[in-house]
Amino acid sequence: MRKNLIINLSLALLLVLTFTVSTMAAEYTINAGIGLNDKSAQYKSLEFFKELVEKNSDGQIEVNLYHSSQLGDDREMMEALQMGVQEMTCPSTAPIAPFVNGFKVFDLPFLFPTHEAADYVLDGPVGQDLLKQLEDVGIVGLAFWENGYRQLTNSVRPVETPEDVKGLKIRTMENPMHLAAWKEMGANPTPMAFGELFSAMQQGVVDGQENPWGTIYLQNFFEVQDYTTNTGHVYSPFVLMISKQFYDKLPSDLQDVVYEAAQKAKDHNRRTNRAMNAEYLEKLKDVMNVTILTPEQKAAFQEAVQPVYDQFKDEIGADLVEEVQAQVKEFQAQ
Ligand code: TK8
Repeated sequence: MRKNLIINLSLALLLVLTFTVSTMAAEYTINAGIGLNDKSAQYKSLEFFKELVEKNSDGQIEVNLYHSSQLGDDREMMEALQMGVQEMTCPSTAPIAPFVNGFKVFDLPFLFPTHEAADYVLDGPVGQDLLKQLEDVGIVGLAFWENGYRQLTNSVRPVETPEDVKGLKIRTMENPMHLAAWKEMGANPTPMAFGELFSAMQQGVVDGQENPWGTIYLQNFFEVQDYTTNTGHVYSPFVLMISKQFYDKLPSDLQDVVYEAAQKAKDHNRRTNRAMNAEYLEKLKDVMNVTILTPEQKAAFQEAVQPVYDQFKDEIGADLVEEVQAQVKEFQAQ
């Protein structure tokens, strides 16, 4: 009888303790916002990141996720991190350039010939040094995730050559390299926040845009765009970043939890993103007019945008551009 009483009391105490721990308000809250929707590889990797951080911090940190530009566009969210009113976001490198100039190097057209070459440079000294430079503007760059190779879509005509781009109103990210590249081909580029893009295409404010296959499919761009071409003109990295004000407040063990989760989620993100981009190209073939360029046709685009290197090499920093190109060659020689 006495033994049962002790067992029951112990069980009741365990239940109360479990409930208390689970409902105990987390000591730290991370609000993380992105522009893509909750079907994206980026969001799935953030869910993976959230699970790791909440588990490995024993609930001391809770992570809330906001997709589809609910917290603002990429620039606004980076400014919110600087002010300490939002904790995390994950923009492409293109809108980071106005904050840290060196990030322009990653939006040079046809810079990375393969995903693996991009990984080698981004995870190497050049990429890690640029992440470190974010700290000078109040942001901690945790890891390079992947947006992917950017592909052109438009609602006017099939595009097989740079000449086919002439006169097309193309939305670009807010970055001078992207504007310059489309101007070189005779297009009429306009910078625009991602959140405004779908309605701008729907209303004919722009004829086209460029993003990886997964974004084109999962954001339903095929509903307002008829043609797409595998230009692959830029490899777009994402940067998973956290407010320095917030990160510096974390005890070092929780900083390690966040940092390690970002690295594990980086691997998850690259794997997931590559699989999804390949999968959604096949699905787009059922709903869009897809042009797959021959190597010669793709070389014509590469040649058409080559002047962008001369235009921007000094602005980016010639040493940085040459270092990245050297590292790509080093990787390919392995
Ligand atoms: C989403 C954007 C998007 C980017 C763009 O927030 O702006 O076209 O490719 O992924 O960061």
